[in-house]
Amino acid sequence: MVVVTKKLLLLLFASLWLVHGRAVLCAQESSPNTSCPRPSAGAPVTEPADLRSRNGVLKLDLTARNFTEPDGTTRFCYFDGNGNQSPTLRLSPGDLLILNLKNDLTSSSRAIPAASKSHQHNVNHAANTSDPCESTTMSLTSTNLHFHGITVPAVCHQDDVLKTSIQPGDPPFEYKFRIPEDEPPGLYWYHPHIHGFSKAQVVGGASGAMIIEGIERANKAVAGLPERVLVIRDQDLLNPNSPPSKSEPVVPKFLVDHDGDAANTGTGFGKPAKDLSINFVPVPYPDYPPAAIQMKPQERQFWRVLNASAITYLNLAVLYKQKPQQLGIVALDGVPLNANGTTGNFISWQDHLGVPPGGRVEFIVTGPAAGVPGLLVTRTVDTGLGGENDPNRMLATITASDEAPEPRSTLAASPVPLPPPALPWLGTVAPVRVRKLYFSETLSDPNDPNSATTFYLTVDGQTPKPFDPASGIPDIVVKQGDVEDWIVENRSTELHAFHIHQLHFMLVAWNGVPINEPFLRDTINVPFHSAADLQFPSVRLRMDFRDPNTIGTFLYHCHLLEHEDGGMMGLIRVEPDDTARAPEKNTPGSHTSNTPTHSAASN
Ligand SMILES: [Cu+2]
Repeated sequence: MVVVTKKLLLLLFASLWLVHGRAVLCAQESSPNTSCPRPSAGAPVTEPADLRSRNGVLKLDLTARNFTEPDGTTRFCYFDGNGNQSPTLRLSPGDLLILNLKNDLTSSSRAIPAASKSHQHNVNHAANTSDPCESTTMSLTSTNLHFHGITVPAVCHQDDVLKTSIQPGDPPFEYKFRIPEDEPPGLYWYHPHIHGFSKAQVVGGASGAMIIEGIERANKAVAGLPERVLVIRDQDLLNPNSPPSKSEPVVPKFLVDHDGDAANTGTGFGKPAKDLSINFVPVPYPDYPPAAIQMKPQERQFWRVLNASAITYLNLAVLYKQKPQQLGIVALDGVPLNANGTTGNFISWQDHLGVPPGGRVEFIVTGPAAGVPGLLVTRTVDTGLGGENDPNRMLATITASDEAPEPRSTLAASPVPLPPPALPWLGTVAPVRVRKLYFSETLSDPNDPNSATTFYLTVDGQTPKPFDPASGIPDIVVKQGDVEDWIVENRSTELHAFHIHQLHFMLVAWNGVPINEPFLRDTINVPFHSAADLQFPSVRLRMDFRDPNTIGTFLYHCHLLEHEDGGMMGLIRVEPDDTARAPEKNTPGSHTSNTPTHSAASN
């Protein structure tokens, strides 16, 4: 597949100076109190502010705000107490996080999406005084936080998103939990998880990175490297009515898929479903003026990339003089590749990195030599006949310069190695049972591909139904301590990204072919179904319920948020090993413990 045409490259390099000129003029936008200021297209990629734990504690205030822009789009943003937007939270294993979340969201002029109306419950005057831990109010102005990938319990004030909902006017809501001592070091993230409204808030920019420190202790290949955090988000198109750039090949007529996004053209070009931004620097369709990254010539850096997109798949590549470079993957989804304890300082060298929405990839990259033009791009991803258009596009230029500022953080040069894992490697544990689940979609009018779609994630044998937040009845019940294999099929014609809260899993087989990846993930692409397939595409995942922090009731879902919001989600209850034990009461203050109470997480 052609990555970026030569003509497109030349065109974009030529326009770069103009874009930079504009970026300088627009560098100062309005204050945090009246907007979510964001950089202009073509601006330098600056890192989010770092908030680091001190003496084992990271305490911060975070305020969720939204503002409607003159073009009608609504930005959602997180501000810390110093006015930093979407700060990176940095903690070490064993550290305590105390995060006070204030909801300052306002009802904008924007209508609530029709598909989400069923989730809106009547808000009466008592709503503001009701317990945010047992809320029935889920609306566009409700919010909460999910700490994606972290193995903390799904209980209120920690990582419950099922019943936790904070309303505007509520006092700051305290999230308080300790990072487990054995949490793998790597890149995690936080984002809102209000059922029916996740996409609107995340597309608006509500997301931030979270780093569990010490990855150089897991893999000494990265010791001493400068690290750079890159958060790639998607957002509504800035120029939705523009024709594609003239430098692109002509593609079939622009179509809209049943989610209302630009449909997959299957060509690698054409109008994308969403624009992308990199650390909030937008890279808008149709010309994709790239953001700007500077590195010292041939400097080795450790890049920590989060795909915080609501629906956009990434397929990242770094090109020097248009030639793809080798990128050394050290960790995926927050877990070092060598976490199996047997592969030493393992690095997987690749020239392109697929990252589904919600996924993370952390890799070593060597900067270009002086004078060599570099580009960070995302190649096209074929999302299937029913999927969105994720075309080839640039994200950032990479320019070698002796004056390039160093990234803010550098990993320790002489780290103390992490202790070996306490539990046997997941790949050596036999599953106690196998379950089958499947993604599927139905159209309200089977003869109209643009009619409303219902999204399902169903346990095989059960009746497909969209997720019902009021039900509380688990679709799957598991015993803590068990390891299971889940075969997740895709019976629809578009990609889905399977994600489960509280734990990581291992890919055992791909379309029935054994793979046995010797590393973990928490979000995985499930290939789409085509008419020519003899069987539905599938992944077989080894699911790890051994950690006591998985006890509780939580969610698994597609991480394309319009699918999740539309019902492609299921509920799992992980029961304590000792099922005879009486449920404990969730006494006030017990949320500071990392041992969840059974009653708090079940209904
Ligand atoms: Cu999906």
